[in-house]
Amino acid sequence: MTYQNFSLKQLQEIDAAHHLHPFTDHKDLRSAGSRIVTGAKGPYIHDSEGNEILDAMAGLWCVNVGYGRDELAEAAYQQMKELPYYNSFFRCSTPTPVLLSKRLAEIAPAHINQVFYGSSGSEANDTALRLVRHYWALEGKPEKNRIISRNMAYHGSTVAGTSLGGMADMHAQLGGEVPNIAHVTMPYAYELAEPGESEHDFGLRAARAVEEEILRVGADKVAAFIGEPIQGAGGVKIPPASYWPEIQRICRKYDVLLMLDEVITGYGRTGEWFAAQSMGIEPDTITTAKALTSGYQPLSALLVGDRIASTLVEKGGEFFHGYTYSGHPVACAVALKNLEIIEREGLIERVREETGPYFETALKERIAGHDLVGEVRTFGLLGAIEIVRDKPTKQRFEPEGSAAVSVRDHAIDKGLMLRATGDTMIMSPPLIWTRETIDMACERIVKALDLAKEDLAKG
Ligand code: PXG
Repeated sequence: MTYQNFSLKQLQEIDAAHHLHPFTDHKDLRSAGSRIVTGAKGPYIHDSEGNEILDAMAGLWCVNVGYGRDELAEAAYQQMKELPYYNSFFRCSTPTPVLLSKRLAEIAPAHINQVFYGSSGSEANDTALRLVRHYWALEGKPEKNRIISRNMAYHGSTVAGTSLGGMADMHAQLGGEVPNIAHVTMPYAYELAEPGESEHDFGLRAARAVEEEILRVGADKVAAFIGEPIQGAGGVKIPPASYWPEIQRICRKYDVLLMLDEVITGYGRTGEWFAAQSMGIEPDTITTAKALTSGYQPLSALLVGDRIASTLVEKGGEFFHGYTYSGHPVACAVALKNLEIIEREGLIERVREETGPYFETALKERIAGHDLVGEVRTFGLLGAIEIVRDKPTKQRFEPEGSAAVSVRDHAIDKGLMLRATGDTMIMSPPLIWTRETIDMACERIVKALDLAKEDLAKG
């Protein structure tokens, strides 16, 4: 690639002239100019101005093994030379999706043994939606087709992903959602628990909103409940420990399938291969993408439990669904190598036993006391910092989101890529982070908070 022949300014101009970015105010971007990231190594990204930035977001929640892994490049190169592409339609297969499916069945919860591939989390959720509805139709209950989701859920940006998700701004631009999807309250104790209500009780109450919706429309109409174990893009909202067991109980009681979206939590982030295992959830489907390849190739895998899979196989008939790149041989080769690295380097145990607990203590001891911080919370290597004007009342700064953007911009200036969503700072670092990297991140966060506080005081 010969981009080195272009100056930063030229690249920004060309970007502005021709490139429409995702989730972007294009007018804004054209005046500000984009940050051009040109390389990355280990936990750092490098931009075209020569800055080295510690990446607390693992790209976009995906680069779990860190950047610059020659082995992954090698796996892609070898596979491209041998067989760059062949489809898995019409009774064809290629070796790497076959072997990856076996590996995924090994690491998934015991009752999950089948895989359907796509190239993105959105596609995988599209598959999941169609599959659970197809399942109930095969079972002779086509009217059992409603899905219950939550406010602020993020399940992707295709029409099905947006409809499953609970983002009001996204719905507003859709011009018509996929029918029969309802959204109920989310398990976000910091803002939604009543004064004096314990986390435990709040978790049960939030789960019972699902039961109320089932009772409202009738269990014979409800196909499934879908949820992220921890709502990621919605602000790393970690539910109380009472929430998921209650959801599981409700789904079993009313024979409602449980769809877990582990696009962010999958592949080690929570200290197990899947959050289902960390939290003791037994889902019927698990949506995965992102860290399946650590972002080195686009690939998603919908993991399908035995209940759905056996009906699909035994009842037969074509499932009219699939993508050109379902089971892409190169992406699957990279995924196989990526899973091998995660296992060989013990990254999951490290998150569970060392860096996860250290991350929690570091945020609690060094960040939670800051004047701007209402709460910190972590689970494995996921973290959230609530930015507030007033700690006891949890009052936020105006306009909404502005304080968090100020913290984020100062953090990036100080060499830490943090993300702001609403008034919450969120973190999802690569699993290769060490105690030293966590210390470095905390120092930079404190500096960013101090600078943001000064700015906010000026008004
Ligand atoms: N489910 C979840 C839980 C996700 O986080 C998707 C599905 C969709 O995956 P694809 O690969 O189609 O993007 C996601 C994606 C953000 C942000 O701003 C988060 C995602 C994507 C883009 C931005 O935090 N998550």
